Amino acid sequence: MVNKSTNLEEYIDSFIEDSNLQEVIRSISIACKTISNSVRLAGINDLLGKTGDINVQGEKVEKLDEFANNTLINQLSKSKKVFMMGSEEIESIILPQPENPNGEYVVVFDPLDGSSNIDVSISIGTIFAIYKKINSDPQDVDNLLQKGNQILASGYAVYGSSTVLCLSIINKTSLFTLSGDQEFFLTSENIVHGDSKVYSINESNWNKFTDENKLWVNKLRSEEFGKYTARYVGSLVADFHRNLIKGGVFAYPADPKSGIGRLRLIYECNPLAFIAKQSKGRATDESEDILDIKPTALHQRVGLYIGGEEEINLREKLI
Ligand code: P6P
Repeated sequence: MVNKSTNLEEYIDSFIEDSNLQEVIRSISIACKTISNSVRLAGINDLLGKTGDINVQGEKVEKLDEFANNTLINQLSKSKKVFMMGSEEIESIILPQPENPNGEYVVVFDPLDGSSNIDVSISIGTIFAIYKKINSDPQDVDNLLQKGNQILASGYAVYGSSTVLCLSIINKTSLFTLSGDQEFFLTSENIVHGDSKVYSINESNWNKFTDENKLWVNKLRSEEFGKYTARYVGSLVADFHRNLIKGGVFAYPADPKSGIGRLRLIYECNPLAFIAKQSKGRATDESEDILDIKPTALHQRVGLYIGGEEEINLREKLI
């Protein structure tokens, strides 16, 4: 049982030695509180709907996407510990304002994942990962193109029936629930990936699946493997969070013709793959572990298979 009177502040103070890293995590948690409150009141505060802009992904920008993005950039800038940022919403390098050449940390994030679910009150979330910078060149995008196995800490906030912050650092993944008084309290510690039999796939893409992936899913569905059931929210962060706690595997295969995936390596797949690995799960693309992939572009997309080690290993035997 966790001591539920432990709040995030006390947790990071007791568990993270580097006060600068503490401050980065603290600033992310403040941003997630602000985003959570805005998500919950979006319908009242005219934050639903679209801005009319198109982002670097070619997607119509939701008002809450823009709000979440600006909130994270502002909070991370205010921390005075961040050298550079990368966001799903922005074409390339984001520098804190004012610039912070002495900042040690690089933070990449998807400010609001699952935007298509915003207007219908289905769970969405913020995903982040923190790295040490590799140099002090404010124009060197290599600071953002680090492998996932270089991550110092990663996590997400899921804005669902409750707001839960997941933080994974130094071999431990813990969950914090946002209280009515706007404080994150420790509610689960040292999470180990659950083992329930769930697969999470957009089956409308079935006809584009490779024969190996079809065989893999049919095995999961079979009596032999325990007749897995299907769950799919359409928000990666919500599907991942459910599988992390209860068990299961999520898959969004790359297009077999182009080899291009839908999900973004740097600020969606890597942060969650880091959490999965720290919780005795796994994450691969079509052929290699996600965390070992050397990114070549900030908005690079990959196939993603993430969840219980058993399910990922089973697929690996079939491909
Ligand atoms: P599809 C949301 O837009 C997102 O990026 C992920 O959060 C989610 O897993 C995926 O796209 C859903 O994609 O094609 O099933 O709608």
